[in-house]
Amino acid sequence: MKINSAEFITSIYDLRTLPKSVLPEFVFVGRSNVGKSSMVNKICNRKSLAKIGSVPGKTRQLNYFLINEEFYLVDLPGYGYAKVPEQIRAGWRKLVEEYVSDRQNVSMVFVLIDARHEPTYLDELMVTWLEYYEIPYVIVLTKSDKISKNKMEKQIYRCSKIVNNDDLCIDYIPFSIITGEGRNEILALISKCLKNPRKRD
Ligand SMILES: Nc1nc2c(ncn2[C@@H]2O[C@H](COP(=O)(O)OP(=O)(O)OP(=O)(O)O)[C@@H](O)[C@H]2O)c(=O)[nH]1
Ligand SMILES: [Mg+2]
Repeated sequence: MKINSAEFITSIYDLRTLPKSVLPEFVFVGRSNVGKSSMVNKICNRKSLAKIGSVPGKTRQLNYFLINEEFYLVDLPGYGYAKVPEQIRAGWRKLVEEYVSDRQNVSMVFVLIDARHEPTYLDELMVTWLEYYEIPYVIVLTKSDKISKNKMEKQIYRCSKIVNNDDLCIDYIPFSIITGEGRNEILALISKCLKNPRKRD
């Protein structure tokens, strides 16, 4: 798939203001600083479509990007960032939870896990949730430029331990904004998904 156009549409703080649209949505979740916004940019081949944080916790809302006027990429706030007050974190958690469980447009979720770190309890919780709501997801091992192939194999194995439903976990994809590894695979998955839209009841 070729990216012909990519534009920022809106930031959502309140789910009542979600776009009234039926276009499929591909969603990026993962702990703060894992590389969600960077991945959105890399996929679109744009440097600063989504804002990258030098400070973790940069993304505090749902950011919508319209691609090829055909589908959305949705960049979510990161979880698990300790320096943000609990009250605010609880607010983000609620936003993300309700979005993932209620939004009919969600086609697929990319669960980003840093290739260098063990999946956390919150990653596991996210996967459990996606399985509960029967939403297909892909585990993306980010910052793959920072580890060897051998270590990546081990990391994929570790990540497979948090998966309970192999039918919903579509793939494990190493990804790097530096080398471009994984970009084509992600685009191919999106393309395939657009051809066979998911029906939700
Ligand atoms: N080496 C390397 N660094 C990366 C890669 N992806 C992201 N980074 C760096 O990781 C940091 C965090 O990236 P972001 O894209 O802002 O992470 P995020 O998940 O959107 O973070 P929040 O918005 O806080 O939830 C930035 O300094 C990026 O440059 C990668 O593939 N390789
Ligand atoms: Mg971000």
